[in-house]
Amino acid sequence: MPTIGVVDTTFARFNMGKAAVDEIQKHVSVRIIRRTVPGVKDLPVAAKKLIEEEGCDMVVALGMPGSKPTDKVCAHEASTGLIQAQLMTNTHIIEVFVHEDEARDAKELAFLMEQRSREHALNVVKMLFKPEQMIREAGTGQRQGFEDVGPARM
Ligand code: RDL
Ligand code: RDL
Ligand code: RDL
Repeated sequence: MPTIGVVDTTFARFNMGKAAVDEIQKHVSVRIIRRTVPGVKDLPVAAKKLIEEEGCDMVVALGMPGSKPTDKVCAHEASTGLIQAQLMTNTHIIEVFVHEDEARDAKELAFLMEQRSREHALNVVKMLFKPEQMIREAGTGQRQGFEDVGPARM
C-alpha cells in the first residue's frame, strides 16, 4: 500500500495538515504518516525523513509564510530546501504555502488555507493513483484555494 507523508507547522494559523489528511482519506485508502514542525524552514528535512526513513511515496508539505519581508525570505529559503529535498530523494514533495497576506482578513485566510490544503492533497492523490487525470487537466489554468483562472483562448 502506498504511503503519503503529511507535514505541517505550528506557525500556521490554520490546521492545514488535518485538512490534507481528511481530503486524502475521502478519496483513497492509503497509509498516512503525519508530522508537525515549528515553521516552514523545518519542512524540508522533515519531508526528507518521511521519504527516506518512513518510506513515503509522496509528501505534502504545508505552511504559512507571514506577511513581513523576513517571512518572505524565510519562505523562499524553505521552498529552495523543499526542491533540494525532492531532487535528493527523487520524490515529489508538494509544497502548499499560503502567504498570510494573500487574504483580506482572518476568515478569508482560514478559507484559503483549508481549500488550498485540500486541493493540493487531491493533486497528490491524482499524481499517485490517476496520473492520466492530471494529463486531462493540462493547460486548464488550475489554481488552489481561490477560483481557477481557466485556459487562455484565441
Ligand atoms: O528552525 C526554527 C525556525 O527558524 C523555523 O521554524 C522558521 O521557519 C520559523 N519562521 C521564521 O523564523 C520566520 O521569520 C517562520 C516564518 N518566518 C514564517 O513566515 N512562516 C513559518 N516559519 O512557518
Ligand atoms: O508543489 C505544489 C506547488 O507549490 C507548485 O506546483 C508551484 O509551482 C505552484 N505555483 C505557485 O505556488 C505559485 O505561487 C506556481 C506559480 N506560482 C506560478 O506562477 N506558476 C506555476 N506554479 O506553474
Ligand atoms: O494570482 C493570484 C495567486 O494565484 C498568486 O498570488 C499565487 O502565487 C498564490 N500562490 C502562492 O503564493 C503560493 O505560495 C498559490 C500557491 N502557492 C499555490 O500552491 N497555488 C495557487 N496559488 O493557486
